[in-house]
Amino acid sequence: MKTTELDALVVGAGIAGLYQLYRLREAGMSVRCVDAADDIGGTWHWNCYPGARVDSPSYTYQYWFSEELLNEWEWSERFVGQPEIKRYLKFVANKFDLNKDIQLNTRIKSARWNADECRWEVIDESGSTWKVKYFISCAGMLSAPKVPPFPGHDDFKGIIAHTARWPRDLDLTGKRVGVVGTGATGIQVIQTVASQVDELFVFQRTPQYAVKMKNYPLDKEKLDYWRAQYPTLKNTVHGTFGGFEWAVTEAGWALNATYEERMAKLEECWQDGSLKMWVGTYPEILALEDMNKEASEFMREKIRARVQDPALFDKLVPTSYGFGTYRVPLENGYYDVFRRDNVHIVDVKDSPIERFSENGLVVDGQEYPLDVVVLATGFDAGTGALSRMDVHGRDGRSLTELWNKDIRSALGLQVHGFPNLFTVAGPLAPSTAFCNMTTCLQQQVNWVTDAILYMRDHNIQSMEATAQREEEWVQHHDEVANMTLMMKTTSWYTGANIEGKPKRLLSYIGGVDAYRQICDEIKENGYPGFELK
Ligand code: NA7
Repeated sequence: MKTTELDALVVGAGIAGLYQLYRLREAGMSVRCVDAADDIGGTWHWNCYPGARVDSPSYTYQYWFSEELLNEWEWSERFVGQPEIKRYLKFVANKFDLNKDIQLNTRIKSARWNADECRWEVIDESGSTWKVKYFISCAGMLSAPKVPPFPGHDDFKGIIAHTARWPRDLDLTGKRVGVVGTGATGIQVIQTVASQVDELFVFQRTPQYAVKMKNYPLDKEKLDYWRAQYPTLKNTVHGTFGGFEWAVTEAGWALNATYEERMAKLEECWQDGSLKMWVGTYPEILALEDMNKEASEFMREKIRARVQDPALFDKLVPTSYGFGTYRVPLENGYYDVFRRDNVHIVDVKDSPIERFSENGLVVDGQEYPLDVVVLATGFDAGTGALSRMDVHGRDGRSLTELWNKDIRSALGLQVHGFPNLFTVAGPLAPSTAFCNMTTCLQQQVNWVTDAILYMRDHNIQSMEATAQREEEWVQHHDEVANMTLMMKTTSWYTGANIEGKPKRLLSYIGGVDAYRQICDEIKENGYPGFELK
């Protein structure tokens, strides 16, 4: 079997992986990027389900490294659909000639640190080996699909489609469709397919506080406006809490405002029709019960106005958790579809889905006949992608075993015991949950690249977070997490959606700006807390 020797192997050809490949190659390193998929795009390749759309404004959801690229690419809408983002990523890969160093259809099976040679030995499923100095995971925070545990998958005679493994030729027109899950993904599917299908059954366990998305075409005037902002915007996004164009502190502190002022602020953010409603209002909403109750009630009123029918409202509005403590979805017609005669909600909170039958799903003894079951059931977030790769570090220690006991990392970028393994958007870094993903990914790729170049320039063979650095980060991360209400809600944020997964907030919630400062300081001081040998 073939062995390829390189400076670096990057796993994942999504937003992070493409940029990581670009940065290291620009620095003159030998690097290859591999991806299990048959095309590039990562998240935006796999999640090609009907209605897949980004929740970040397109003009902030892009690469900042090339002025030429910024001038050339034209976003068509404020919130663009999956096909357009994938087209953008392919455009970037072509423009910067990245494809020649990308190997598709390549799933990594295992990776083992060879201390004598100071190299990672990485084996893919075809049996080929990669011997590399730096092993960089850009495998994604939300890329390992979660398939729900109810039995009978093989009994079902229809089609089962997880949204992150969507069959490209699946046509739902005129079919009886069941959607399991009403997270950000389920909502996008439901609002998109309701008018195409014959019957739509929505199997809902937890309702959501969804914010009405304000989407619009970016005509020349709007695009020119944003293009004129790009030179400042590319810095602004790194200096805000959520990595967007607006800052949470702009709103001021809720406790210093009157009730009327707070309501006016919430209304202003609601009118923006974006995630500003979530991470752009008052920080206390995510930390203080009273403030959270106020915002939750504000949201319920907004949904009440949309839904109108009180019986439907009772089903569609959350009461068991506070606004913002679960990922806030944006919706575009979601609440309206439940007025259609062909759309039915099945409450599976108290009576969980029992099983698949030959013809559909069974809940509380009743069979719901279906042609297609859509699993919008989420992901084994944060740790899932790497845990499934069988990574062994110093002295043979297993990353999967470690994270099965306790999810730890240093800044989400390295793990003690795993030299020269870098994890972009690893657990305990800011990522999808609380930040505009392109912002955090680019910042983390830049940090990893700078660390690798520092090693090269100082003739350093290996870099590893010390146990103390890791422990300090975990403690700081937990301290910030415990100041918020996030830990009180059962969701993928804390790993609660995966049975047996250790509980810890999976993304850093101290803010993109604060995190960046910490990372910069470490770099500027020659990487204290990282053993350099
Ligand atoms: P999420 O947010 O994890 O949502 C998954 C949904 O699936 C959620 O409503 C779950 O209910 C539901 N679910 C999971 N298992 C079951 C079973 N067994 N029975 C019924 N319902 C179930 O995933 P998404 O893909 O929507 O979003 C992930 C991220 O992608 C999102 O945050 C964005 O950042 C993009 P539950 O809430 O657990 O009661």
